[in-house]
Amino acid sequence: MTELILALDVTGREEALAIARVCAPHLDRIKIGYPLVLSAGLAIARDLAALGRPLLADFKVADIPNTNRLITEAVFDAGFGGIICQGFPGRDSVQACVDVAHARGGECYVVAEMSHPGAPEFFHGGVAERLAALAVACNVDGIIAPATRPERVKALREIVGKRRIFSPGVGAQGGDADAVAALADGIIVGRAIYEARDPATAAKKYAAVRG
Ligand code: O7M
Repeated sequence: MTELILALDVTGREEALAIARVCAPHLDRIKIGYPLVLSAGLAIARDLAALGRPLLADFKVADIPNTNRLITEAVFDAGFGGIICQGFPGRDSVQACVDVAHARGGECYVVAEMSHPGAPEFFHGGVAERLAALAVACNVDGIIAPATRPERVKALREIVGKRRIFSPGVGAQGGDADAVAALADGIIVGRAIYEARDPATAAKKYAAVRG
């Protein structure tokens, strides 16, 4: 089964809660990050987690191991069920996030390759493959790989095996839900759901990937 993950990047607390509430029946997870947390406050995490869907903290954590550890502890204290970090700071930094996440019964995901047009400036020439291998070596729960480049999801699958691949870039960035759903364990959809006139109907449409 492919999961549907809502990227809830709205910037108002009430709007976020209203959208999450009506979309929740169609979702497997909700992902929030700086846009919502910096505008609505960290306490929004508990309110969203109460909807019963695992909540992913997309802070793309990228610091030294001690700072990564402190950030990850704060994330799990706030009620999140998973955290997303960057791999490029190196193995010890990623391991710090994984260790805290697993000690708290949560999950950790590493960005292997990004979805936007500028991503290949650095994510090329084997870099994403190395990040994916590092993620596996750190025993992460999965990686992030671009729905805008399905062939890259396929290539990274060779490295991560059965570990999850969550794929952003469906809808607003041009990625095709069905094409990516065949390759990834979850599609991450933001604007195509939360900017729709009827977010619940949009979520239901994308939920077709859940089978
Ligand atoms: O569907 P969108 O384009 O409105 O939103 C996509 C979401 O996925 C948004 O929250 C981005 O920050 C995130 N994302 C990407 O779009 N591209 C990436 O390469 C990585 C992410 C992401 O989720 O990283 C963890």
